[in-house]
Order: sequence, then C-alpha cells, then structure tokens
Amino acid sequence: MKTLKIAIQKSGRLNEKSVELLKNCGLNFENYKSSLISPVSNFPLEILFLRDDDIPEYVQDGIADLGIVGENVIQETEVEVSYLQRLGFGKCSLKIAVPNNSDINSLADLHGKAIATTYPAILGKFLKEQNITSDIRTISGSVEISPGLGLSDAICDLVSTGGTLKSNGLKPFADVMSSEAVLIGSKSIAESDLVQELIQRVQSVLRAKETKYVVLNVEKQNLPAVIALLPGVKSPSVVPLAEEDWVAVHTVIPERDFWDRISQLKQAGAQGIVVMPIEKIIL
Ligand code: PRT
Ligand code: ZN
Repeated sequence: MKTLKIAIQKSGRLNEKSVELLKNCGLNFENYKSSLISPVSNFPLEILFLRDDDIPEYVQDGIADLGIVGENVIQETEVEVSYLQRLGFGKCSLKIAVPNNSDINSLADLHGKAIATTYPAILGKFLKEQNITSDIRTISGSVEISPGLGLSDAICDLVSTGGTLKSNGLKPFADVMSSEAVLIGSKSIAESDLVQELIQRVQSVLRAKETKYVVLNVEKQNLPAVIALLPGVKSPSVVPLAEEDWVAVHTVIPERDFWDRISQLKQAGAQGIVVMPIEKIIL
C-alpha cells in the first residue's frame, strides 16, 4: 500500500494544533523538533515538517500528498490544490490598516498610496477588484512598523487579537480576507481510500470539539419542556432514576450556544447538570 505524506508546519503558530489534531486522529508518531520527517507507526503515513510557505507548492507538486496550512498562504502562493477540510484553528483576518491619525478614510483614498505587505498577490487582487491602484511594497516581515518609518501610508497584514496594530498606533481599516488552517490535498488525491479514511477521522475529531456531552436530571412532568430545548438531537436517551418521578437525560449540546442552552435547561427544570468533553463523534 502506498504511504501517504502530509506536510505540516515545523514550528510556529500552526505546529502545535496540527500535531494535536493528527494525534487525536489516533495517529502514532514522534514529534521531535529536530526531525524533518516522522513515520506514523499505525497508519501508512509520513509527516513532513516544513516552513508553512513551502507547504502549498509541495502539495501541488505531489512531493506531499496532503498539507495543513493557513488559507492565506495557499492564496498567496496561487497554487492548484484541493481544499479537503477547514480545520477551525489558526483563525485570523488579512486587513488593511492605517495610522490612527491617517487621512485615509475610504478605500478610494488608498489610490496612489503606498501599502506595505507580505501578501502582495492577495492584496493586488483585492485592489484590482476595487479598481484601486496603489503602490504595493512587498516586505518580508515587521510590516506594522513601516508607516512609522515613513515607508508606507498603510499596511496589509494578518490580525488576530488586534494587539500588534494597536501597539503600533494603527487601526484596522478594511478586511481583505479571513483565514483559518485547512487540510489540502494534491488535485488527484482526494478520492484515495486512505485519504477518505483520514478525512473522516479529522471530521470526527472536529465534530466532537464542537459539542459537549451533557447528562441532566429532570422531573418527568418537566421532561417535554427540556426535550423541546434539544432540537438537532435525533432522540436524547431518557433513563429512569431510583426516584420514580425523575429521569436522567443524556444528550449533546453544540459548544457555540452552550451557556445559553444550559441556562434555558435550568429554567425548564433541569438539575444536576454534568458536562463532559467528547473525544470523537463517528456518524
Ligand atoms: O516559519 P514559518 O514560515 O513556518 O512560519 P511563519 O512565521 O511564516 O508563520 P506563523 O507561524 O507566524 O503563522 C502561521 C500561520 O498562522 C499564518 O500563515 C496564519 O495562517 C496563521 N495566523 C493566525 C497568524 C496569526 N493568526 C497572526 N496573528 N499568522 C501571523 N500572525 C501575526 C501577524 O502577522 C502579526 O504580526 O501576528 C501579528 C498580529 O497578531 P495580533 O494578535 O496582535 O493581532
Ligand atoms: Zn512562513
């Protein structure tokens, strides 16, 4: 059987979460900081540890079959790869930002202005769509200091918390793209059974992350009200308790509206609510 290769970031913001995801998929491998390649002992897969900028091209050229990398890097390198799965981590936005005291107030004001960025391809496409001609200055790092040094009127850079912009006297001005880590594959690889198996494992881990397992007690007379608050669940398990008028309900709740749902359940009569993380959900 062919051994697949997956490229992940060697060190940096996506490394830890990529390793964690693969480990949660049940893949057994060593994660030595010094190694460039690590075999998986219980799946026909090798892990290549690379700089994130190289990952899209390695996948496009078939040197790696799969890769985990930020969408921003994929779009900047303009490669032909298949998006197999969005992974929900490494979230950030590529934004144009200007100094707090700038007189740039609208996108049209960027016309003829200098914008420093490490993302010239994405920015160029964005400005073209907006019919704006700016002077794109490609620099390799520390973009946020360039207006202060008089090198540009604006910047286009990734933002997550916004702290870097703030501490450099800049304010976000326009959203160019939002990004997260994605699992990509070379064009022909998606149909392979091994890749499908891996995608299913990844999806079961992601699904589990989005949901919590909840057990609660409720008096039988309040059961319909509690069940009405649990849409989306095919049929919660209802288990009798030693105390005759009471039952226990076992169910799953989406993480995103978790606290709202819990307080509604309490109001409907739920008591003794126990919440547990879920490892995997296999459909
Ligand atoms: O060494 P290698 O080339 O592999 O790594 P790298 O240094 O190029 O990338 P790295 O590790 O910094 O980021 C990897 C990926 O993480 C990026 O390609 C994005 O997809 C994603 N990501 C998520 C981010 C951020 N959030 C982020 N905040 N990448 C960079 N930043 C930087 C940003 O450039 C700016 O300097 O963080 C600063 C802003 O952060 P806040 O929180 O102050 O807004
Ligand atoms: Zn990089």
